[in-house]
Amino acid sequence: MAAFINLFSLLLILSLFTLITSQFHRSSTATFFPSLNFSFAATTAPNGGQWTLLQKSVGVSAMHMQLLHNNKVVIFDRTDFGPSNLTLPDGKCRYNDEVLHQDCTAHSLLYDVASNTFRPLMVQTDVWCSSGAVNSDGTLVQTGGYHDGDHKIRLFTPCLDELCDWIELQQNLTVQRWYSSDHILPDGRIIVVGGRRAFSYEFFPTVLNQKSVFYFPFLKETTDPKEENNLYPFLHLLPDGNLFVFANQRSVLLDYVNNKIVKEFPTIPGEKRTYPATGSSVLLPLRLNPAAAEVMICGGARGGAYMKAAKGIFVPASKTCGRLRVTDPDPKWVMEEMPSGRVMPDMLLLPTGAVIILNGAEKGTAGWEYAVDPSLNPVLYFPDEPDPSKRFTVLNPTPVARMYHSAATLLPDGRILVGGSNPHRWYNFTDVRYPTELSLEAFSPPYMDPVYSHLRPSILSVEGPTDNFISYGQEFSITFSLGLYQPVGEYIVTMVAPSFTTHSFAMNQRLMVLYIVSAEQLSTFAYKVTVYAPATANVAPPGYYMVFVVHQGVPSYCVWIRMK
Ligand SMILES: *[C@@H]1O[C@H](CO)[C@@H](O)[C@H](O)[C@H]1NC(C)=O
Ligand SMILES: *[C@@H]1O[C@H](CO)[C@@H](O)[C@H](O)[C@H]1NC(C)=O
Ligand SMILES: *[C@@H]1O[C@H](CO)[C@@H](O)[C@H](O)[C@H]1NC(C)=O
Ligand SMILES: CC(=O)N[C@H]1CO[C@H](CO)[C@@H](O)[C@@H]1O
Repeated sequence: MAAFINLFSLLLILSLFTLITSQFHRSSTATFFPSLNFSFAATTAPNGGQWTLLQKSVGVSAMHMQLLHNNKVVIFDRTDFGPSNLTLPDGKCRYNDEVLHQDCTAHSLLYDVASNTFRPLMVQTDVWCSSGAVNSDGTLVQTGGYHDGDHKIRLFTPCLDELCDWIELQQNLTVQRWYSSDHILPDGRIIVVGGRRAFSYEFFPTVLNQKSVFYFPFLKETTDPKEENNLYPFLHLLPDGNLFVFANQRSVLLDYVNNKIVKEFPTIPGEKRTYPATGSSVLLPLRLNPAAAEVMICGGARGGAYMKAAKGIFVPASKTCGRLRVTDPDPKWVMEEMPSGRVMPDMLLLPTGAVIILNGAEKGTAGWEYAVDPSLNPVLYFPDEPDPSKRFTVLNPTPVARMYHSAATLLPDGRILVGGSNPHRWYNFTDVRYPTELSLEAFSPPYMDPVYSHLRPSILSVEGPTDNFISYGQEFSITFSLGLYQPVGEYIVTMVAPSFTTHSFAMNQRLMVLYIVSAEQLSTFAYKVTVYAPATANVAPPGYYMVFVVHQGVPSYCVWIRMK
């Protein structure tokens, strides 16, 4: 009996303590808007993150990846590469393959994050070096590819059962698109920009009786005669609704409604940044009604590096990153140095607002056998850290080289899915320098470390959506819990668009830090935070987003919301 009373009074004291700290917190969150200084907690991690081998082989090299709102990832390679190591089910085969008379293997698969299982999918025509975007309904729209696939538009709609597969549309792209980039627009259409010798852009779906293809000379001007260096242009939709387009070393602001270049930005110093001098690019986190937007581009290769790699001379990759406040009246590139040079980096926004740079190599360029010295260590970058010397942190290395044709994407729990690497023709596993990689790994950034599990929020419910939709500028509330008697500290709510990743560029990637309207404590372990959804479709085009509560630098598992 005495023991029971003691325990009871202890609980009482603890709950009073939590209540007091939360009172303090309540008054502060309601009035202040947190800065994006994420250097707390996660940087001082006693570790540099952890690599986990999820699957030794999924049978297909992961050249392209897209996370869908049912927490499954569509993965695909090219089709004209001979047999993969994954057999199609039910005796399915393709007979139009370019190298095999009959190909009964899969070149695409659906990976289920929660169960760590996968099943083969069937693409009919070649999706090699193609592009994509998820539309406002949550369907992946994939565009272009090679040869018989270069005009194709394919859809993959997530389903609850295990029956959904790729659908190829009868409707074709206006011109062939191989190495193009896609972006979803505020009106829900998808813009498809460029591709090899395709100096134009077009839209899907097309508008009846409207011109279907728009000449875009900027892409012709940025093509080098020998190396191209302008493929897979970097696209970022800015808060004013115009599209930032970067190719080679140049960038412009495109008003795609009137087919006009609104502005040309200064040339980025140093190396070339787009394929095959492949670097990567992100739009840094946006705030509500953002007046300011900033692009960050890292890595790449010197002009001539591709021709040299063809002769077996591997030039050190670019060490630099450039940041450009694209909304400034007279923006200038501000350059920084990564801890090491990198070509073919994947740059992803973490739920915390930090940037992770991973995959790629220290020398050479994109292309068959054109790079050496794999970059095995991811690097974390804190954009709001005032001291530039503290912005980069080197994390723990993977044992697997992820060279050309590798990819990475953010998962709903804050981990990064990493796969692919096939820097040579065919599926060779033995007699090549960097063998074809069929494995899938997960990288757990430092915030996933069990030492922070007491800080990790769990989202219990979301209030506000009507018929599962959230409107622009709408208030909605998230109830989350921490461990029992874990006092609440500083937290933010972020919203991340799932990106289509290939060739080191995560198309459609964007992160919004939501404005906190109010916060209250519901019980000893539950908190309710009310936020505004982004105000316009320019900031957050319609569709599905992952919403995270990030408490002291440690993100929750996301909830999916749908903006309309
Ligand atoms: C950001 O965090 C770092 C490390 O904790 C700290 O030194 C710095 O003063 C913070 N900056 C701002 C603007 O809060
Ligand atoms: C793929 O299949 C080939 C042929 O069956 C086999 O030799 C190879 O070891 C397999 N590779 C992997 C990584 O599963
Ligand atoms: C699309 O292109 C294919 C050839 O790749 C052709 O068979 C088909 O008729 C085209 N579709 C339309 C609607 O023109
Ligand atoms: C570079 C290399 O060794 N390529 C080989 C890869 O595998 C194919 C098919 O097995 C061979 O034909 C290539 O010679």
